[in-house]
Amino acid sequence: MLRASLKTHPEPSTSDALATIVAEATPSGHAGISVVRLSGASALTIAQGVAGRISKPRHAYFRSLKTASGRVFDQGVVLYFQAPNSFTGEDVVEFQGHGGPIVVSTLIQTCVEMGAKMARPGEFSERAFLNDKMDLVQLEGVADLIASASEQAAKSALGSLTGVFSKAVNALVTSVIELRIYIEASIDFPEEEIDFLAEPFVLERITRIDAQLQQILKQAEQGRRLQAGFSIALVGSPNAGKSSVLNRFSGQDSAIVTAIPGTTRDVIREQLLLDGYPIQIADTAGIREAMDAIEQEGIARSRQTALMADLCLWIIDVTALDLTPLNLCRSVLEQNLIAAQAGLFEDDATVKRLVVLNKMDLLPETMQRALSDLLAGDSHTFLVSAKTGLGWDHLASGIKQMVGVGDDSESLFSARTRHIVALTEAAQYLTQAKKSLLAGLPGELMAEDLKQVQIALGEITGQVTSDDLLGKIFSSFCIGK
Ligand SMILES: Nc1nc2c(ncn2[C@@H]2O[C@H](COP(=O)(O)OP(=O)(O)OP(=O)(O)O)[C@@H](O)[C@H]2O)c(=O)[nH]1
Ligand SMILES: [Mg+2]
Repeated sequence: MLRASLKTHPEPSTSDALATIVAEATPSGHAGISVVRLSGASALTIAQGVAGRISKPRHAYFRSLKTASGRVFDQGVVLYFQAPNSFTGEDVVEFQGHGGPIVVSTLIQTCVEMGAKMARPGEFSERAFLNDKMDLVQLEGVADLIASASEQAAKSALGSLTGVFSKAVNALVTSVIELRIYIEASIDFPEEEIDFLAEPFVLERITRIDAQLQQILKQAEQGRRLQAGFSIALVGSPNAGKSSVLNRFSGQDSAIVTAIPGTTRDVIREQLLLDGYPIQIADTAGIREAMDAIEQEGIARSRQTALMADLCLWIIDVTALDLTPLNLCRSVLEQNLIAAQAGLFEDDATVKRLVVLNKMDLLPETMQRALSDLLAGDSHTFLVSAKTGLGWDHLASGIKQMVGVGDDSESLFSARTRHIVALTEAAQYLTQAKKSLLAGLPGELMAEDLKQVQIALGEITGQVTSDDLLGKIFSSFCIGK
């Protein structure tokens, strides 16, 4: 009864109703081998037209491949996967022919002449979804695995592909359904409703579901960051060493470094891996009263970049601070930072930020040691030298902790913005349900909120989807997938 009240994805159409589709599964170009994939009710008939009699599933047939007029254009291996035991759940045939563009286009053209249709982007995956071979999260995991830019990203994508994310979401949906059943039952017996809802386990359940939801949300955010990477903006006063920090991260002279304040004008972006995590790092113009229109524009861009970044590194020339062995203490350091901040961060106080005290190599050794001691255990302030690399490992792990991909937090699965949006929405409805319960409001309100939680969660795996959403997701995949 609960399920019937939800909008579910369209019923899988029978294979016969769908055209047989064809596309190259490997990248186009010149290669030793290319894979062309056929899927649909006529896949076997078409394949037999090209390669002769094929009967045994999962058997490698070495065959000459012929056009509709009988001209041999290639030799290759033909594999038949019988429905439902294939990627799409339909009859699938894979041709492993030679990887030349002419050979591949002749093969595809021949299949089309024999009744196949060119596949749309993501159409193979869409059919796998409609035939319940994989849910949406798993299919997105396939796409993420292919697109992974780092080993960690690939690992987390595999987690999604093998169902780690789906399982976590499905477990949550089951708990929500159980609670809904209980509450809906209480509505059916109005005279006992109050007692039903006052049972302590109702609140316990909601609290437990909330904790699980928050945990999944945190993991999903981490998974998304791993996949999409995270952005860091280097900001600070002129000459603080921002460009030197960029160069130290990228391991090359990406930005011009000079002793002249106001060297950098444009935003300079670099893509790199920080201990295996993809990051985009942006060097910006030093912020001060602009000397001319060019610098003014550069500074406006610095502020914009800082606002858009996942994390800002506020680079400070440590020798410019009023710190001496005699006055060195927390409060003096804080006062110095407050003074240095004037004019730098005005409306971007909400931006996540780490303080980087640069040029430590210029401090006397005793001062270096004293300042390091003062900062021991501080996860927001770092003492480094972009010139010598002192303090760099410590800064790198501070950055990872700050963006939620710290050493101890291996990501379990990959995730996308739409998953985060759905989880956040589910969390909001759950909070609302909890409030209704605590306020002693009628059970109907809570039941409705829980239904919305279930719908939001169902959108993640595709249990509840609109055609619109499906179209959007699959069209972002490439052809042949
Ligand atoms: N000794 C020492 N010098 C540094 C360090 N980092 C930067 N410098 C020097 O400081 C000066 C300014 O460095 P940049 O990296 O250009 O500074 P910036 O913040 O990008 O400056 P603008 O682009 O003008 O805003 C250069 O002479 C660098 O060689 C450091 O860690 N140690
Ligand atoms: Mg610079």
